[in-house]
Amino acid sequence: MKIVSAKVIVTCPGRNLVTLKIMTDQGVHGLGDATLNGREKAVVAYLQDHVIPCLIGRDPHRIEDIWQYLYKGAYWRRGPVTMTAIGAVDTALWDIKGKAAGLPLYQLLGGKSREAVMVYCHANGADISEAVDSVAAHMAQGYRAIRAQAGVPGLDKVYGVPKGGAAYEPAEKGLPVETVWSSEKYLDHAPKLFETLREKFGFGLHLLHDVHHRLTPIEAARLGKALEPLRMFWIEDPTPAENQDAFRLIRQHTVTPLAVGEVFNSIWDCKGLIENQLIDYIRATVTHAGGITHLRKIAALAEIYQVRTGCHGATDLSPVCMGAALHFDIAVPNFGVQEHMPHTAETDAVFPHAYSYHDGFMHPGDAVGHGVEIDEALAAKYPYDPAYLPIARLEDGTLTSW
Ligand code: EZ4
Ligand code: CO
Repeated sequence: MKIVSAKVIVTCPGRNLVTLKIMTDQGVHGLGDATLNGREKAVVAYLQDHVIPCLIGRDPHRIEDIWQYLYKGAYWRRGPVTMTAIGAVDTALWDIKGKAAGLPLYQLLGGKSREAVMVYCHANGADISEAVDSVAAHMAQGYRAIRAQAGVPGLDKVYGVPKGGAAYEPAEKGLPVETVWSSEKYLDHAPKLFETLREKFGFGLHLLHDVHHRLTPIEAARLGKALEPLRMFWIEDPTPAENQDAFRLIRQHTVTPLAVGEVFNSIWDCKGLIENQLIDYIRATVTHAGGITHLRKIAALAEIYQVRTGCHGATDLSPVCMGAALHFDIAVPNFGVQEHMPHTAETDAVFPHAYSYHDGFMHPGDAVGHGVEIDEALAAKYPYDPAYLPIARLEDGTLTSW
């Protein structure tokens, strides 16, 4: 089999999504997600100008060799743009291999390790009482694991909480929106949200929370400690992870489980946190961490330290990523949980897929490959519409982590 052509499809059915489609001489094609929120066109150019010309004529079955060729061959290693591009190629090649073999992707990854994939959803509210209602509504849909975020008194806009109770969408049209952040206000408020949720719903539900890189290590330790009696499933990204030693400090103070890694793009970002047992869940995912091939290596490293996976699954990862991630999740031995933010109906229509949600769990389906396709005619009706992630400043105007 040979790769004869490849193209990049950009569409905006509610938000910008980038898809790589690789075609072969046997009529089999594969799809990979190449979406890097707010920097979409950089990956498009990387693929079109530097990757696709190198793919033509290659045997798509040689997934590992092509991965190494794109990684080592670039000389300039790692980084979100490069690794997203490699991830898209890799995902498309696994899709092709599955289709050629007549098997769903999870069979190629060793088969099912479980019957279905536990997913967590997002509940949010402008205040605690709205967040409580949102958690109740998601419990009614069957979710066993729920991430809760609430507005903070005195702060106008808070990560994860849109205006008017709508589903949260992590990008806004036009130039970056500016938000104001105060760790002091947040730290006084966040434990109250989870105290209220436990009072209301008891301990039979997994509760998660995303701190979104906002705190210093000692502040994160304080939050972990305050949340300990509430027995969180995890707190996510308590502090930025460039300095991995920060997590040692947090660990010295709290047994609240930690999840890190949605912005990671290689095993080198994960290595210290995993080997030193500084985290409990690794959140790297297919699209941004070099595809199925590289994510498997991250998971294998994590497995020997009893660190479990918790793949990023926000709406800025396309249904192609979701499909591939669910095959990975159902096969990997050290699975923890999968994030699930449902896409808009428009997005689901552009990307017909075999995966499904039922009663708190998802299943990748039994279609061959990863089971996600793209309706190119429909995709063309939604042209690219520039959008950015917001930025955050402290109350005195200092730029901080969003
Ligand atoms: O802010 O994917 O856990 N989920 C998240 C996401 C991220 C977005 C960034 O593009 O933190 O909502
Ligand atoms: Co997050």
